[in-house]
Amino acid sequence: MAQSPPRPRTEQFQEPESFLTLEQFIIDQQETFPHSTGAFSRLLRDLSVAAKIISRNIRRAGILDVLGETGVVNVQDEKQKKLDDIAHQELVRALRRGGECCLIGSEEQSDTISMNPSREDRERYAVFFDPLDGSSNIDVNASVGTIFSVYLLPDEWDPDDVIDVSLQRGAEQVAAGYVAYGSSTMLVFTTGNGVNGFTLDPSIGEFLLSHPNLRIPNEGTMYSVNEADVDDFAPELQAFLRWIKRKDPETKRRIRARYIGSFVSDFHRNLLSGGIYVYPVSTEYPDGKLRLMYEANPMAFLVEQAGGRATDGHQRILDLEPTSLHQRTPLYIGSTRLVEAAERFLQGEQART
Ligand code: P6P
Repeated sequence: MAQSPPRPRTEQFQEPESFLTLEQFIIDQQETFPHSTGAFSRLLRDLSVAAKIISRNIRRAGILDVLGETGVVNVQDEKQKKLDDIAHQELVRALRRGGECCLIGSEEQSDTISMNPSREDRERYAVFFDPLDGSSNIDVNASVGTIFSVYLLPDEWDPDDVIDVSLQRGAEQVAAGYVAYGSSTMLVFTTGNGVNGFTLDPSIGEFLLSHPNLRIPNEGTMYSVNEADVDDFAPELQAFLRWIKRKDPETKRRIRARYIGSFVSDFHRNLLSGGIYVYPVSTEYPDGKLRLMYEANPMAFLVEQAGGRATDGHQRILDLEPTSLHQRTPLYIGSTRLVEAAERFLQGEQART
């Protein structure tokens, strides 16, 4: 039988003009943004500009002299990668140039950074970020990410405050998101009205709405934890991990283990496919490893907006009262059914199958 002619390329792939750009989306959604004076929209635009520049640097890392370490040990007592510092600088530069942000908290800087103090007359935003999460993956071409969290600063905020009043509970965030530098570069964020994903089309330099109204499946298909540390885990958590690996009585299949070494990448896959990410307390990290202000809180806001759940094993992440910029927390985050099962085990109950 004669082969039908191949479908023209335009039918195989939707052309960029058939997608909504990030800028068009922000304009359409602006009336739903907090204090929609345009300042918040411009702040989101500033973050997307930094994301494009960081993505470009990552995509050319092997060619540019940006692999390897800076020789600096950062405030986390971790060897800083060159791209950690580059990503940090690009975010600071974009937010300072944009003029909407008055305070920055970065994983790469021990103290917060005040900027644009002359904005007394309009909303003042604080942005907390992990500029490059999972950067140990960079030198081996594995995926990494950027995580950001946005707050409206309280009126009483004063850059010279001895006690930093900018540390608010995660429930007070006005926006949160991440950039996943994977097989494609995706920006996923929420402003409290659901979660939307945008894919960068490098051919036009635009983030295009590719994943509208993301919802995390209630049932998980994967679990992410570094089981090298399992002997350090609490017996209740060990019992949960044995439970999660049981064979399903009907399908005879087990949930799959996936652990990339980059929270953003594991979170993004679990958001789309369903699953749980766990970083508990351990001997090396008695308070957990993930940082509350710029890793756990933003992802907790996102996962709840997508119908999931995030706790420290006992308390909702978004309700935790922050006491310091770099404080850590245990983290159980993902599909509601799996996070609730983990909580039941940690509280000494047996999980209901
Ligand atoms: P470990 C990266 O440093 C990070 O904060 C997360 O992105 C990642 O999931 C985790 O640490 C990996 O830590 O101890 O398993 O190597």
